Amino acid sequence: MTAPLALESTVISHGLPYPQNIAAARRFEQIAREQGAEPRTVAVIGGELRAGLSEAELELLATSRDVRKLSRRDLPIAVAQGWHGATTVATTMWIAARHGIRVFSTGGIGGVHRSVRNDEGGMMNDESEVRNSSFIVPPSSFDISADLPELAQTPVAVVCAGAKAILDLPATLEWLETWGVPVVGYQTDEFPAFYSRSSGLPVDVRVDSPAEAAAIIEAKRQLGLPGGVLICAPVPAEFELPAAQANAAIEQALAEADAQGVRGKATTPFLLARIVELTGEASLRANLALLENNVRIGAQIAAALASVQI
Ligand code: PSU
Ligand code: MN
Repeated sequence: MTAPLALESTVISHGLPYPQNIAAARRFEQIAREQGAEPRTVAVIGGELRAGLSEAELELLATSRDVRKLSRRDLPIAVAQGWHGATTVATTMWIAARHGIRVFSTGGIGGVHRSVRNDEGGMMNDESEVRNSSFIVPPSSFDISADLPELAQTPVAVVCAGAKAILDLPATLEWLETWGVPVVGYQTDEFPAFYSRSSGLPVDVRVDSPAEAAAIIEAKRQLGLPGGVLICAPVPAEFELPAAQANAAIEQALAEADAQGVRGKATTPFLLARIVELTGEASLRANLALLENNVRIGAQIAAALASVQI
């Protein structure tokens, strides 16, 4: 039996423009097959949790405006109301685990938002507004992605290009340490920052082969430790965005989100969309290149996991 590899659908419905998104979704499935894995794209179709989609269902995700972003708390609502939904990293992990799938390839994970530390600018840090407010203004946005607690409790290895610097990357890594999620660098010593290959932050261990990654995943299972493993592969060098360009777009997007009062589940999609608008073709090419890279590596790890012995 070929090893299953979960693929996410948020990137198809909300992460990439049409028609690049449907072409990419097909290419990801093709790459997984070439590497000896069985692609299982995860989504919610008409209220049904699915791991493996038909061509028509991939098209629906790529073209319909009627596809929502579903995080963990949205799942029971989506099922009860028969929604179509694209799954985030958290929900893709959860549905993959229910289907017995142990490896999942994605682009970037969610994490601790910078606004959790509320120590710079912004409405919530303005003391006069706090004094004049008729309600208690929170000292922080408390915005931590549901992807992190999912990594702490659901046994799926997630292959990603790290996390975008829209997030507080040191705090995200602290969170993962506290909750026992191993952070593995795939052919890198540093936690990658999505568009950038380096963040200056170390990973727990570097591996250089699918077999080494598979051994860590299997050891965690055998020890009975709950949760997943984060496997981080940097964007291929020729597609990396210059740091100055990426950082300028990130800072501008964050400032706009703050000025417009964007909150809650709208925050990440707003920031991602603005960064794509501000950086144009270069970020689209980087995004596609790192996704294909992660699918290739995830498929190789899934195949290695099928025969790993430790
Ligand atoms: N970060 C990215 N690309 C993405 C996402 C985050 O660089 O596509 C998406 C993923 O689906 C991730 C979700 O699981 O956003 C996190 O959203 P939130 O911060 O609302 O938890
Ligand atoms: Mn959030």
